[in-house]
Amino acid sequence: MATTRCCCVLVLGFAALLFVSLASATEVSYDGRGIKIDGERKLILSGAIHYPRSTPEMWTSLFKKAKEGGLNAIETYVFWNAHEPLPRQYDFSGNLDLVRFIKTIHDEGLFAILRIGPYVCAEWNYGGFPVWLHNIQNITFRTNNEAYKNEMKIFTTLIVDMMRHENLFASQGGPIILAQIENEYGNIMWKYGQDGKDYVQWCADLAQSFNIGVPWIMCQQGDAPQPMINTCNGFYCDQFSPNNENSPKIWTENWSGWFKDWGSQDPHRTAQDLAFAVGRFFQLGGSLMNYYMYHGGTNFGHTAGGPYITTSYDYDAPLDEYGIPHQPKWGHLKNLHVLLRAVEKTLLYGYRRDIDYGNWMSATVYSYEGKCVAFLGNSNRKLDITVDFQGKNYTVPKWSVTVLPDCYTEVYNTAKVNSQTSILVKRPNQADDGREPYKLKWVWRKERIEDIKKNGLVPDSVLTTNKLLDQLSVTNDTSDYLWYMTRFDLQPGDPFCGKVVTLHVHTYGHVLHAFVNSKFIGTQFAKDGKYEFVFEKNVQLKQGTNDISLVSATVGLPNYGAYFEDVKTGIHGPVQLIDYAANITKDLSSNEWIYKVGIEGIRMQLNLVHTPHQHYWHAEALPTNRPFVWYKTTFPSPLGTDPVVVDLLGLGKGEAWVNGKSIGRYWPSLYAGKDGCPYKCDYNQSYSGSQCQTNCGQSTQRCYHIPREFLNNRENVLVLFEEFGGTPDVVSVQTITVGSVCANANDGTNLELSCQGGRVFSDIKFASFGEPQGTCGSFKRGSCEAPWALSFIKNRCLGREKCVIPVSEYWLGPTGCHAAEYRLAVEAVC
Ligand SMILES: *[C@@H]1O[C@H](CO)[C@@H](O)[C@H](O)[C@H]1NC(C)=O
Ligand SMILES: *[C@@H]1O[C@H](CO)[C@@H](O)[C@H](O)[C@H]1NC(C)=O
Ligand SMILES: *[C@@H]1O[C@H](CO)[C@@H](O)[C@H](O)[C@H]1NC(C)=O
Ligand SMILES: *[C@@H]1O[C@H](CO)[C@@H](O)[C@H](O)[C@H]1NC(C)=O
Ligand SMILES: *[C@@H]1O[C@H](CO)[C@@H](O)[C@H](O)[C@H]1NC(C)=O
Ligand SMILES: CC(=O)N[C@H]1CO[C@H](CO)[C@@H](O)[C@@H]1O
Repeated sequence: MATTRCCCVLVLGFAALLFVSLASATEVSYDGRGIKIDGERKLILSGAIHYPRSTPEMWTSLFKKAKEGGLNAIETYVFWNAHEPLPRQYDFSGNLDLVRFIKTIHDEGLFAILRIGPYVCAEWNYGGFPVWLHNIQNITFRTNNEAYKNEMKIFTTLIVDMMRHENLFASQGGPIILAQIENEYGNIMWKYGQDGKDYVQWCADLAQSFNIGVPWIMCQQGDAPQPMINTCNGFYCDQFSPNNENSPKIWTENWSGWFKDWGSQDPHRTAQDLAFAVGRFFQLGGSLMNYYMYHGGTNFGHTAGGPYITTSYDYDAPLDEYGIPHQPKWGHLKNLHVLLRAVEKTLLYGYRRDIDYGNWMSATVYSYEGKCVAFLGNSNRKLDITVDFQGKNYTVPKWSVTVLPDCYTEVYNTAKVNSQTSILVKRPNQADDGREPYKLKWVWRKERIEDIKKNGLVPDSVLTTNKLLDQLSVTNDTSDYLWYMTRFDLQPGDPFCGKVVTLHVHTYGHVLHAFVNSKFIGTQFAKDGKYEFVFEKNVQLKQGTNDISLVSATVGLPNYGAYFEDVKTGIHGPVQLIDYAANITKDLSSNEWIYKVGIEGIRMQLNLVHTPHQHYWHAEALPTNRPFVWYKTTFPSPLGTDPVVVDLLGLGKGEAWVNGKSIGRYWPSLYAGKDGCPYKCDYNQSYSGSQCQTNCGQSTQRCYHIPREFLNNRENVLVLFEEFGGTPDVVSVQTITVGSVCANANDGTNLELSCQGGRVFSDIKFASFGEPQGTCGSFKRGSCEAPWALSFIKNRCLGREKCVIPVSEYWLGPTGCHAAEYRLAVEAVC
């Protein structure tokens, strides 16, 4: 007996112990209807936010806005090349602190989805691969290649171990509920034949071997081996089905907008179309959806991929580059998220019934435990359709979804936007005394033009060969810049002596500058997506020694496609001197070429705050339109908390640093094409990049984000390396905030209005409830309106940062109109 009793105590004690250690653990499982958290199916609404594209100081506020926007999960990739810049030398500091990022997600009560890859695409330099990988003998990326698999295994193991060590997987009580291996491999797998298939199996086996206790996903991988869950990426995923009936329907990337290239217009995806895509996905059985991106952010330093991805990675996402809600998109989606989460149980457990009305019109009804939710989905692009649903008529606008959370009341329609539009304004930086806008004072110095010295050498050169080499194979991408230098003699009597001939250079880009005998000859860059081009300029040669220095500059490395590691950059030749008139060509391609990586100013640390060479800067005769110049200035930190940008209009192309931190490449002199911006943007169409563009004929990107975290209380140092030539005369530091808000909300909704950065409403410029006309900035009263709307709204909103207005006759007064539907138009000043 005694023994037995003792045993009982032991068992109880052990159970208690087990209970304690597992108390915080979350069990993540799934079936064909959804992801299950501790056995309960859960609707997961997630948003992609990439940690290196913002700063730790921004993370908390981004997550809070995501949560307020109705999301319950944050997804990120892991950026291998940022973490392992040199083999086995790791960096997880500052905005690369992945553990802190995931812990901050947890602190906000959100789930995390970790897409390890380690290939990420993401418009990120080299798709996230460290460029040194490229130098490993016999390596081929993303296929059944031992050298590659070895490196992939080392890095993914490191990340998994790091997460496990910090207890960040849900199975350990952490927030990570899903992990991803590889990324969109299905799009290119066929190019690798059987090796591609073997590689997918190897990836699945590797993932399984980690035993992380949460499910693994593989996006765009129709043949994902079990138990990998294959998932969908795209603008629409309503028609997607996973390859196993026990896998839930997961949309890993809902493209909330699109990225931008240097020289292109700004792409936009309308709030209505994005909400439509989400509505359709959940109408047709979706269980997890992730916006790609929810906050795009900034490509600091040289992290932009491409070639030619801009420094801004705004993505037209629900939170803009600076983290300000992008309205009405953010609010319109929030209203949908709140509604979907309120009916999650019925959606994920309910019995589903579909009704096809023809004409691309359908209804889907979910019923569970006496509750009922209906979606009325109209995929017709041209026709608004009225259907009789359970004895009541509903008109569903073209290309929209109506949600009836009780199968009766229309609470949401994706085409009816009832959230505010925010008009952003830029304000000049005020000096400490708060009076005058701060006028910047500049100093400058020349960048060295490299050439071969009298002794035939170049200090700090890395290589001398008799051939032209690919740029990456020489630089390992440690700099955007590579100097190719050669020298040749012209004997007296040579037909080229004293003659003007053509310098001909064939390059794979992306930018080429040429100097002959230390004189600047010209610059050319890739255009219209063609990175390979021929540079031809006339040059004057002299008797004796002639020097040619060519600088090739990259503007972001490729991030997408099969075998992109083989894409060429820089000067592969030929390099020739041609006398077209006399039909004589001198080929210099197999001359002796000396290579030098990077620019002297960086070696001298001119971009840093404390440099040993302060005294070389000049204050007089600020050069304009001169290539290869450094500019420097100081500015005080703008007061308040609004996001800070520097407007670099006037400059050509180069890179900017604030207090020694790179805020990215700049290129304000490159303008977007004049055409392709519609006067009006229809929401009723499948997204295509060109349909709703803005910024035609304008500088691709003139404002560059300076995160508050890069600033200090004292003086801030801004340094520019100007490669093309321009002027910093009109450069200014500014803050961005919401200047005014507008809304055009339907009867029966609650309209939320809010300012930004602690500002409050100071005036209501317009308010009319009834049948107002016009759009933001030009609203007009209709023939009838409610009498108290303006005073009610003033009462509710003035002096407040946020207010909610119930849009109904009860609150705003009888309209006296006899219309079927009323609307409230408001314009308020922050
Ligand atoms: C690279 O491939 C060649 C030819 O297949 C082989 O001889 C060589 O041993 C390989 N090198 C390495 C480091 O695997
Ligand atoms: C719905 O509309 C149809 C066609 O306009 C009409 O005949 C019918 O009476 C309406 N039903 C209800 C319940 O209003
Ligand atoms: C590039 O990497 C190779 C080895 O992978 C190394 O030998 C070479 O010195 C590196 N070059 C530069 C410029 O870092
Ligand atoms: C130029 O020279 C090449 C060979 O030297 C010859 O084939 C070609 O016909 C010449 N072209 C003209 C226009 O004379
Ligand atoms: C969207 O609606 C407008 C107005 O009805 C129509 O002219 C246009 O053709 C529609 N767009 C598409 C892609 O069908
Ligand atoms: C990365 C990727 O697959 N992008 C594709 C997304 O879809 C659009 C339109 O369907 C394509 O144009 C992109 O290439």
